[in-house]
Amino acid sequence: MTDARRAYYDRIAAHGLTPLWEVLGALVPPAPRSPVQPAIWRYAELREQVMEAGRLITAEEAERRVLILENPGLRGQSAITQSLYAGLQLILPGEVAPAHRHTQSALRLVLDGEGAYTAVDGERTTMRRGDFIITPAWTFHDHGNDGDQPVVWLDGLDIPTVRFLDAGFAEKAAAHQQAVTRPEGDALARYGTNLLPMDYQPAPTDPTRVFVYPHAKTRASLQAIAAGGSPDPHLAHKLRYVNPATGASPMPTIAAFTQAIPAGFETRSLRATDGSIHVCLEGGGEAEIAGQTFRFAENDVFVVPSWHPLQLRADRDTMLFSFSDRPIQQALGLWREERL
Ligand code: GTQ
Repeated sequence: MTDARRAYYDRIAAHGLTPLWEVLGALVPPAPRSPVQPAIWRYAELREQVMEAGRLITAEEAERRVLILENPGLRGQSAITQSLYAGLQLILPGEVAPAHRHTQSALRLVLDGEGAYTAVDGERTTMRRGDFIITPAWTFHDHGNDGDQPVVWLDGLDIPTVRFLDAGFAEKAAAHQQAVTRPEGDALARYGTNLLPMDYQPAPTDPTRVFVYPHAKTRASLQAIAAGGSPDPHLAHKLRYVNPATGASPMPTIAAFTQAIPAGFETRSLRATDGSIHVCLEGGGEAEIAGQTFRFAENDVFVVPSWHPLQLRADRDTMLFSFSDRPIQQALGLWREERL
């Protein structure tokens, strides 16, 4: 850089100005160049770390006893991708994570243990392994454990997105635990069985009132489809979770998917602009992410950054859960996918 230019940059800096031409290539890249790194968290290693947190702090004191999965390319930012947050939450027998609500949307994927519940807007749902549970923005939620085992689940939230927009609000409920006002299964019966209440007219972006997608039902669907053979070359057998009243994603900022890959199957390479977080619920195999190979087993979590080609290989019949910010990108006309 010439001295004249350097001196000029210094002078204009005093006016709150900086030259575009020095940063244009980075600001308007020919293709996404994510600082997010491909990474895996192996549950066999995570479990003991999470259990140690259980000896150091109560759920009550922590409010939420969670270890955040921080992307190695985003340390210090509490983010697993640029837009999404993920963490492992532990609740021990007899504990309560007190009721609160916030403008961030949350999902839970139950990984380990039985006997805990999440309550959303006055209804509890028992958490069973593989269940996909949502707490839409601004709904009161608390978690508890009436059983005799530690329960661990993966939290996925749009925390970095809401932070980016400076739109975060939160409040604690007056009572620690919500009063139960509806029997367990009420929301599923009203909104989740191809039926809807007579006067229910959701707006297109309203989150679903179905706040639990039981693993047993999802698994049965995938198995029925897989039994029919002919897996898609790029996706094997992959379905998206939806708001059954609208066909849109369960919550406006986060899409979630379930995928079955038959033993021995290898998907063709695919890349998309939505970075995604994957959890192995059954089986195991390899994820090749932009040339890097990660072996995964049950309960392992791996992240695929935006526009990084992904190939999946299954050693055994494998079932993956995944989530991403796809609905945000689609609403803005930004989402792209390339099947290689
Ligand atoms: O369960 O409400 O992992 O508010 C982070 C923030 C979980 C929750 C997290 C939260 C929660």
